[in-house]
Amino acid sequence: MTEPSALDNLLTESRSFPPSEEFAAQANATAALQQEADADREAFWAKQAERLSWATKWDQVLDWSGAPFAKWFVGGKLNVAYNCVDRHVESGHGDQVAIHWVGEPGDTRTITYADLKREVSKTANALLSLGLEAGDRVAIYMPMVPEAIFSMLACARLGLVHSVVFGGFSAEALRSRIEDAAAKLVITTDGQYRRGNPVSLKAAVDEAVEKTPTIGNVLVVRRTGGQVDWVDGRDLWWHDVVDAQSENHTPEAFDAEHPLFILYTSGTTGRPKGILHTSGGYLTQASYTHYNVFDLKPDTDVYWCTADIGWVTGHSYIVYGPLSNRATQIVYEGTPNTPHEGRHWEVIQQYKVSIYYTAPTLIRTFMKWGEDIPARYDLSSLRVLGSVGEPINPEAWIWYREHIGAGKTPVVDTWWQTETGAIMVAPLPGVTVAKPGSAMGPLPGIGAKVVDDTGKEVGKGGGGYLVLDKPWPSMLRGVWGDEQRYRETYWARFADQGYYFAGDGAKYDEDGAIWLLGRVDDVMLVSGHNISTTEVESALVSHNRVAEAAVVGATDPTTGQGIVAFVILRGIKEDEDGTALVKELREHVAKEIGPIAKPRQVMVVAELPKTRSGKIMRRLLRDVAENRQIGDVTTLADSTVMDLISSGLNSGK
Ligand code: 6R9
Repeated sequence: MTEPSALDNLLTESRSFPPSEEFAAQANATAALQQEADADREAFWAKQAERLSWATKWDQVLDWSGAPFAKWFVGGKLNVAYNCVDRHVESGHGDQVAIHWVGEPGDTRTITYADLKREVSKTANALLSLGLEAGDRVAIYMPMVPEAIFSMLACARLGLVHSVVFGGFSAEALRSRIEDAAAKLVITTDGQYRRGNPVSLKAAVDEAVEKTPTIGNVLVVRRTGGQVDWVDGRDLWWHDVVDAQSENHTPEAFDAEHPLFILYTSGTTGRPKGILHTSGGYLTQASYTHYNVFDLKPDTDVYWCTADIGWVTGHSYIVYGPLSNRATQIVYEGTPNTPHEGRHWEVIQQYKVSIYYTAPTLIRTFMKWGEDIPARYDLSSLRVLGSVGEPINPEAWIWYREHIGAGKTPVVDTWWQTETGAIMVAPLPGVTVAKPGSAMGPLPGIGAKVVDDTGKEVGKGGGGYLVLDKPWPSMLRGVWGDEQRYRETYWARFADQGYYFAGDGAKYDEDGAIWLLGRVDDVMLVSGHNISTTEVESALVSHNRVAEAAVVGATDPTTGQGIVAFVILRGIKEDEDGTALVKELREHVAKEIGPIAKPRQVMVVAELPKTRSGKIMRRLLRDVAENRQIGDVTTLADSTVMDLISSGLNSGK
């Protein structure tokens, strides 16, 4: 793809939302946080690290002498699981609920911190009995059941490195990840529920491990009770191996830089990369951001992050951030429309959820289902709403605050990546005057800016690339087994300046707030203008008939690339002839952002291709727009979607 020299800054947004006085007065984070970070960044991070319990204190906050490989809290030792579990029991909070687990079929489980300690200890003892040793890799391929969290924490407790593979991925995706990490154990379930139906998971493991000789055992949780094939000696039931173990296990402290996990990136382009995270810095930033960005009050809040643990959001904001902060949280197994489209609101009402963190893709889906659905529930317990995964379109932001947050709650749009480990750019809910659609600015302690092609910071109103100009505690420590790829992907683009290249387009508005504009690979070049897919999509979503939009640039003989939009409509009318609406949508974009951004084509579709975290895979839509064979679909959450889109278009629907 042509590299854009800079992004044209098109869409404008003038609405802004200051925190209420009431919220600001009780907020965890005040303006002082930024001042502290500005005064002495390393001292600031050392103070944040004090949130944790260390067996041995560090001698040095940051060692950047081996850049781009950072070492944080050098010489420090801690146990990550002890910090997420045991210390809360020791401080007298053993009876506090850690997890209200809600299964898709309606079964529930209440897990206190004391229960969590017992379960994690038993699991750790079981893993020891299987001969695993610190540093070994363990693949976790599970739905959102409590045992998935016990498994992650048991690994952390023993210094084993987990590699969670999303339960929606294929046997082949699992196989390649096991192979790359040379994992010794897979933990899985017999099956999982998908929209009310049990489907097998173990069968995919069987297929994957046939070709992965490093795997010694497969540990299987019974979830659906479905039929499974069994290899004696290799396959073990969780209830046989874990249930019999002792509830006591003494955690050992590991080096701050001991590897904690590998997580393969969603791979919207190319071969997935095993992103490596370590212990002390990662936990420090996960804990700090969770506490300040969501304003967590451990004694009173009920927190709910709707992510899957197969996504980094599940790692940092279901497992490590919230549990290190002694949160009480909801863990929900199912899909948001099973058994009905009000399921999330029902859970919020029942458990009095006060902090809710989800993805724009889901917010737009809720918009499509209609605001009358949340209106039937009591959502008055909510006080903070969060968004992650993609740029949130201003209209979706407004809808979220209005219909879910009763027009009052702060909405925190959090920008970060698997690679960054924790939130980097976001408003602080009691401090920042938020603008719908903008992630605002770097958090205290973080350095982020928007630069042009040459690495020079752009001025207000300018567009270019988002870079991180200072190392941060939860930064990736490399790509598993591929140092060269780490250097090339993230550090080569702005090597002269030593900046981390995030791969996202961004702009500053007139006030200096940061707006994320999508992946640089997705930027369109139309008649010499670099146009962001995000801005055109947001313009489309601001039309009251559009629920979701995905925009791609397709080769065009006159303009270089032409803008092709795929839209999902709200409130489809029977026998509606789309021609008039398509014309209206093209005009609407021209009016919102200018004639240059007017789509060449608008196609009405029923679904869009998305990854597990809800990111639209525009590369596949480009294949459709350019009439090509559709490329690799293995990281799609639902691989049948592309057939649906192609067949719908061919039949002229
Ligand atoms: C946490 C996560 C990272 C990419 C990132 C960017 C996009 C995430 C965003 C956002 C705009 C936000 N992204 N959050 N874009 N605003 N609030 O999503 O990690 O799956 O690795 O994806 O997601 O493009 O570069 P990951």
